[in-house]
Amino acid sequence: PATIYRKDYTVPSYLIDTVEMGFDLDPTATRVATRIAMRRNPASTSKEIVLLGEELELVQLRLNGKVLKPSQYTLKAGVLRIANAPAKVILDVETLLQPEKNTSLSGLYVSNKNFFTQCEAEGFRKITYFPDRPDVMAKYTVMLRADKKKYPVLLSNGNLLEEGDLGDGRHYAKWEDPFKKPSYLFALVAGKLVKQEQKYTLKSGREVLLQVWVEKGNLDKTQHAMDSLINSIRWDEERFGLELDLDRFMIVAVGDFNMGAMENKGLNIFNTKFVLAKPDTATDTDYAGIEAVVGHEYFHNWTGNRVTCRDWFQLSLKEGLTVFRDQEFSADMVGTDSGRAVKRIDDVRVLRQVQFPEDAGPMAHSVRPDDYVEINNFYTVTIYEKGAEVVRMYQTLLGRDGFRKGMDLYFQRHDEQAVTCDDFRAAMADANGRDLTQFERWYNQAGTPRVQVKTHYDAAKKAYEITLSQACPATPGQAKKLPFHIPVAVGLLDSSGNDIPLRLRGEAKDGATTRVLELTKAQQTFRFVDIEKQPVPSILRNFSAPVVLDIDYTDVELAFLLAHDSDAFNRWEAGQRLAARSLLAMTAVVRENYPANMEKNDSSWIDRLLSVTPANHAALSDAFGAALIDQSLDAAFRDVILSLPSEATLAEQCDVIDPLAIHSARQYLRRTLANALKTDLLAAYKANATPGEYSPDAEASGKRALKNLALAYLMEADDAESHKLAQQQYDNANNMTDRFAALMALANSSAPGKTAALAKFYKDFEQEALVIDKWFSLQAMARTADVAAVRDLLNHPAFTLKNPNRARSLIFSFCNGNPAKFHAADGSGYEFWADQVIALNGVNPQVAARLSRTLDRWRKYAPALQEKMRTALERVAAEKNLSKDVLEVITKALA
Ligand code: BAL
Ligand code: ZN
Repeated sequence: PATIYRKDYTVPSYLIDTVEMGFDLDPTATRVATRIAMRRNPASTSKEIVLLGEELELVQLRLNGKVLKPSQYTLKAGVLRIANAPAKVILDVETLLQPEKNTSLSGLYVSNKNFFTQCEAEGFRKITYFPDRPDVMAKYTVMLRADKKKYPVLLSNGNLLEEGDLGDGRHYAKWEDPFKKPSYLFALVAGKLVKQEQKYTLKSGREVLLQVWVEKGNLDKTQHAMDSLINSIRWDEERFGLELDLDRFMIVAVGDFNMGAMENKGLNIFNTKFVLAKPDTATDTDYAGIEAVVGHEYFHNWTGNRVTCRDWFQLSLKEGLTVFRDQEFSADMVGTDSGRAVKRIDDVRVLRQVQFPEDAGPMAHSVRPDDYVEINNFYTVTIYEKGAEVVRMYQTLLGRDGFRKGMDLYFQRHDEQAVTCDDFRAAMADANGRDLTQFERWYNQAGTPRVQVKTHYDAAKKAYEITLSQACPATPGQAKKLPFHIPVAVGLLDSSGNDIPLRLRGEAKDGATTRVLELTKAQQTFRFVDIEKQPVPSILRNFSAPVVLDIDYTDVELAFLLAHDSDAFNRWEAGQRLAARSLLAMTAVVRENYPANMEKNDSSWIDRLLSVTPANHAALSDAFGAALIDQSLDAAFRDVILSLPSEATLAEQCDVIDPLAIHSARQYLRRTLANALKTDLLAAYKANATPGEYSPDAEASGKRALKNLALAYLMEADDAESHKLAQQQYDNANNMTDRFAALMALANSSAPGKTAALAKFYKDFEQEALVIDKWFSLQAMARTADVAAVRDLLNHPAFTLKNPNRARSLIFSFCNGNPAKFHAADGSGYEFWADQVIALNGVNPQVAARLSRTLDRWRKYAPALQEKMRTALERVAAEKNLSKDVLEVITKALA
């Protein structure tokens, strides 16, 4: 397949004023008549109309009323060209589709007998031949016609103009979107759906209609989505002065969906996972996810829809910015400083666990990539999460007010335009009178920079020097990197743990205790004056840049920072560093002592080995113990402090990844901590019960998080006492958070009630697809799981590859979420992976390509595993009929 390059961008040859579409909806044969009013683009010299189409039957093409014969255009590899076209054209395109057969869930498809569309990135071309590119924006009018009984609800973007009967058991609805939009924001929904709706008055006094559409039977799970939508509308008005521009805003939930949700103009289509919630089916994490995704899609209405991307290389222009906005929204919804810090920690965890590995692997790409084969493969954590970090750095450099000024200028300049990341950067720079030229490197260069810290205290001069140096590893296609513009927020603690007011040499005193240093060269020294005694540095506060920080701390300094740092993020970070130190040392011991003939998957020797290896876990256990009982800290914050770095995060810190060694070391430390802190864990378990009616608010969910963390630690004893605790919690839970935590604790143990609890859970929630997803996922990730057990579950009647949520719940959970078992020494996990990639490739290329990313980092693993991974990758590569989605990933992995 062809590679598309950013440097090859050319403006569209024709612009479109209006698009009128008529749909005669039928699952086996849907007719689409599209009338496109086009005119030559004055910025282009071309007279050729270029239309894109995929998996379509072209019924007829008319240009200014005359039918075009096949000799009057060319159609090759999905590109239809009409040469020498007139300056003004009315083009009529008639196409025929088979939505029922569309299992890719891109374009028009059927889910549970209803019709849905997904057009981003390139799904519109599966509906009609069209200049399907984001820089072609037009106004749409859409007529939907369908059987009234089967499809009583007919929705599209914008406002409902009229609806009525057609007399033959069919009916129609006509919609008009008053705003110009690119084709990727087109949407329609038709089927049997019910709604929760409410009127809402904007700050300006204008009244809007808000609707959440779901299948019958799910109406009792829509309130949280509605509340989240209202909070989002209010937040965008207050924080960014951005008002909802439509009179009607609709959210529709669908069970079969590739992504989390989609920001189609005025008609957001959501994966049910990010809409449906009630206390007995959704966890605190689900509630938080719904708030974040509803916010995200709503915020796209301005950052994405009103101002969109010129081309798909600029995807992070809207995604990085909108993730940043949803992160800030979620943080503001919690409100407290500590709550904001927990949200920041959660976001950074994702970055480190998923984005850092991507940035160091064969699919590494910059925030604005230079090329791609399949754009769907570039909806990545780099574009989204690292992109959000890049946007956050503007705010760190310019301040909140400066950032707001930049946003205001961005909208002032570019409303209803399709623009680039450079345009955004220029708005930030111009609004603040700043030179942000070097900042472009965050968009151009892939890889995670490493920042090294050296410090020196000059007692005689009472000066403290911080020397920062930066380097960035090579990534595919980018051997050498230039220095980034990195904001490094620092603070200095005195011996009592208080912040010292900071003043750089030559500066006036302003009393500030956190100072953003701007690292722009390969190495720079910053000299603070009036420092009475040797301080303890707190560097990269609030994770002010997406980098790896290399700094030498003693255990004592880390424990000190964990106890005192006023920056909550770095307080947490100190504990993580302390824990990682123990964990990586143990991992190395295990790796150095592998027995020559290791029994397949028998890891009992590891515990014997670690139990006789001298180690000092006391510093960690004391520091964690102190945090656990510190009543001045919120429960949510204590929960994140007491959580050990994940296996994926640790893997990134190893030169050679050995999943079993990492897992065993982590488990060993968990047991050690559980044992040392048993009394306090039990006390925390009891003190953080949340009796009474369930509420997903930050305080209550924080308490549940800490309580369930305590339960999981206590369960490490795997004794009758802990089994009883988990069983009681399972039996008495009045919400899914507690019930699921108890089930997970049981599933990871040898508790006698475990099988019965799993069976009961299934029976109780058989009708709740999202809960059954959890049931599959939990078993796939259980410590007791193995390849055979997961293969058995593939045959469970409730399993299907066709539903992405279900496929992810079992297959992805095992391959990505259970490293110790997936990386079984015999390679059986990799065989399973290859089987599933191949099977999914035939059903849904996008989902298949996501799964194919699992073996990306194969070259970083222990040699014996590498060989088996390569075999599996080569088996997939040799498969005929691979989609370009999967082919791109596998080819890059093997390159
Ligand atoms: N635009 C694709 C889904 C999302 O990021 O909101
Ligand atoms: Zn988005």
